[in-house]
Amino acid sequence: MAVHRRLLSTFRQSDEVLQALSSGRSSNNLKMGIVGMPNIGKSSLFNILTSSSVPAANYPFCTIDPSESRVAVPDERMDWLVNHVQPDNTVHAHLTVMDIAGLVRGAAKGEGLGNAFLANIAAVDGIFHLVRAFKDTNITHVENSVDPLRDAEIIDLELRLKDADQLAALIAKSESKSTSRSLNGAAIDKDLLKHVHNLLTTSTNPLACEPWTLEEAKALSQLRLLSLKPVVHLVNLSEEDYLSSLNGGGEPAVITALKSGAGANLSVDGNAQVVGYSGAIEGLLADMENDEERLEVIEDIKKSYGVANFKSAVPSIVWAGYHAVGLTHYFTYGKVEVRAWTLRKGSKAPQAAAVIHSDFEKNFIAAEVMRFEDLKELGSEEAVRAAGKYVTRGKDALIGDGDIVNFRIGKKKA
Ligand SMILES: Nc1nc2c(ncn2[C@@H]2O[C@H](COP(=O)(O)OP(=O)(O)O)[C@@H](O)[C@H]2O)c(=O)[nH]1
Ligand SMILES: [Mg+2]
Repeated sequence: MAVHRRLLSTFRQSDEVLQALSSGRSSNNLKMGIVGMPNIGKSSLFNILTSSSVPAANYPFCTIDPSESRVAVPDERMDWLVNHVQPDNTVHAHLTVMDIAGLVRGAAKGEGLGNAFLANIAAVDGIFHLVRAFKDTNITHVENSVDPLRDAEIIDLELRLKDADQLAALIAKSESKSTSRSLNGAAIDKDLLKHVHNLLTTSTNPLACEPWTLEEAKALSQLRLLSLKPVVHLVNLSEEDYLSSLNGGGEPAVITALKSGAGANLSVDGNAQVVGYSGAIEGLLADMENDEERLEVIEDIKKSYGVANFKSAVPSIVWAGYHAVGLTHYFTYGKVEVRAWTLRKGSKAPQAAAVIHSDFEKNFIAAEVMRFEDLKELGSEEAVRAAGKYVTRGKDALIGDGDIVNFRIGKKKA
C-alpha cells in the first residue's frame, strides 16, 4: 500500500516541477487542514495549536469559526526585535489551521459523511496528515487497533479515490464533447486526464513523484487534486516515546517509516516533513493560564523525567505547515509596532508591499532592506547603515525570510 510502496520510490522531482504542482491559490492567507481518522487527537491538536502557540496577550490570534483559527507563528527573531524596540504593539505572522472531521475507510464512496469532509479538504491549501501512535484502551479506534502506518495508507487511498472520481467525471465530459476539456480557462489534454486517473487507481506511488514535464505539472495544478496538496505528517506519540526521543532514545520507528516513505512526497522544499509530538503533554501545557505556569510545568517535566532538553513540539508543527504551503514573512519595526507580514515565498518587493496595503503595490517606489542577522550582530540600525548593509532595492528585489523592510511609497504621476 501507499506508505510501504513509497519506501521504494527514489525519484526526485525538479524544484521547478514541484513548484508548478503546488501552485494553488494566489492568496497569502493559506490554510492547513488537520486530516486523519476519527479519535486520533485532531481536535485536541487544533485546540493545542490555537492556545499554546499563543502565549500571553501580545500574540494575537482569532478563532474564525469553531473549526478554523489563526495560529501565531512563533519566531525568536520577533522576540528579539520586540525586546530591542519595546514597541506599543506586536503582531506575529500567522497560519490558518482548520480542524476537519475524521475520515474512515470508504470515505470517498460517502462512508461516514466522507464526501462532506473531503470537500473541506479541497478547501485547504495543505494537509497536516495526523496519525495516532499513542495507545490508550479508553480511546477507541475505528479500526480496533493502533497502527499509524495502516491509518496513513487508508487516508492516502481515500484522497486518491476521491481524485480519481473527479477525473473520471472530467474524462466522461470531455469524451461527450470529443475535445479537450477546458478547466479554469486552460485546456487539459484528455490523455493526461486518463493517464492521471490510471495512476491514481492502479498505483500507489505519490502523484508528486511521477516524472511530469513542466507543462503537465502546470495543467495538473489546475485540477486542485487532494493528493497533490503539500503534506506534513504528524504523529501523535505516547508521552514515553516523545520524551524518550528527546532524551537520546532515537527517532520513534513510526517517524522513520513515514520519513523514508514520504521522502519524495510533495512539500515546498521537496523534503518530507514528519513531526512527532505528544498530545497529552502538549494538552497539559496548552491548558495553563499563562507563560509562568507553562514554564513551571516544563521545569517539572524536565526534573521528573530527567529530560533536560524538553521542548514543546508546537513551534515545529506550526513552522512545518507554514513552510509546506510556501509562506514566509518579513518584518517592519518601529516604536509603534513590530510586525511580521506573511507572504508567499518568492514574492517581489511590490507584492510584499501590497501585503501591508493593496495601494502600495502600484505606488511602490523602493524598499529599504536590512537583514535581521545584521541588525542583531551590529546592534543598531545606525550601525547597519554605517556598515552599508541597509540597502535600497527596486521592484525586482525578492523580499522574504529575515528581511526588515521600510517601503518607500508615493503617488505616481498619471
Ligand atoms: N491518551 C491520550 N489521549 C489523547 C491524546 N490526544 C487526544 N486524546 C484523546 O483522544 C480522544 C479523541 O481526541 P480528539 O482530539 O477529539 O480526536 P479527533 O476525533 O481526531 O478529533 C479524546 O478523548 C482526547 O482526549 C493523547 O496524546 N493521548
Ligand atoms: Mg475531532
